[in-house]
Amino acid sequence: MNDSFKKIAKTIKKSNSIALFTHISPDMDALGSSMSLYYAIKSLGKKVSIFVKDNITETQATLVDTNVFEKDCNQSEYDLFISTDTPSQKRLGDYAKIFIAGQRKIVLDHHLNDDLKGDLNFVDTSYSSCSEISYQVIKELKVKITPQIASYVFMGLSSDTNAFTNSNTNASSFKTAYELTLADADITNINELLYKTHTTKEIDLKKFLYNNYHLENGICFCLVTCNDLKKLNATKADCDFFSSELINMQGANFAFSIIESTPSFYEISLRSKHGYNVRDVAEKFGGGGHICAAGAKLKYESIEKLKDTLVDTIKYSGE
Ligand SMILES: [Mn+2]
Repeated sequence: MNDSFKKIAKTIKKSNSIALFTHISPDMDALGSSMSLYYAIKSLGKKVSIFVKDNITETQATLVDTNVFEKDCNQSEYDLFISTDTPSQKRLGDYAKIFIAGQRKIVLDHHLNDDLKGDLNFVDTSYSSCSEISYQVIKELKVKITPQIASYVFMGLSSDTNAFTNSNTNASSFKTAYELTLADADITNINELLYKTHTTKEIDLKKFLYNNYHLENGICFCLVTCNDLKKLNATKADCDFFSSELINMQGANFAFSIIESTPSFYEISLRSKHGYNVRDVAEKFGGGGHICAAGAKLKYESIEKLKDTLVDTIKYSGE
């Protein structure tokens, strides 16, 4: 049972110092849902910190003020801990222990919840982005929705719906987008950077993707080794778009990328077309996510063997 936005806002208002967390390898929704809250809470005159350790992409860095990110969290300095867009303790990375031991916790999310529980929770998979959930909390805080806050919410909403084209897009997504536009979210700049700007690095990565993808039996995939990353001068985060790009192939019902982030350590990103489920597949590899977008991280003996096992798992997943 979810706690009301009112109750969550009240708890935030009662607290003096708030620590914000989101999932490892943060995407635009992770950043949008936490950063919008960060500025909303800051405008209440409270002490607030946002903890992000992982590298973010160049595009993300142009949209997000990374100067406010802190790395080391001294638990005793905070009386409220909030996590956004994160369904499991594992996805909080190094901050999991600090969060779990926090004296008062709030979990805001739109993934199917695994094992991350707050004292107050709002977890609803019908929301297309967690940024929309943060937005509802911010509205209850009764702070001014500045263009900056509106932009962060819009960034997460737009990105998690892939510019309002994914099957999770619903009437509320458009209603929220309408309200954010009225609040002067910088949609021109966000669209420009998210969808209309291609850096030379992205083009190099796309070249690699289109030269190295395979489409067999409705499954489209691309494998990226540590060596490939080195040659491309890229990080794992730079290749995060591969699976969403591959699912657009005609004839692909499933798509995945496997990226070897460090030797023998693999990160799987899965996508499916409407009507196909990759969450179940990801769960078999210790991961999770949404029905149409999921992922997992694991050690394995080789990228080829992992690919074969993954293809077999997808083939038999509907049975
Ligand atoms: Mn999300």
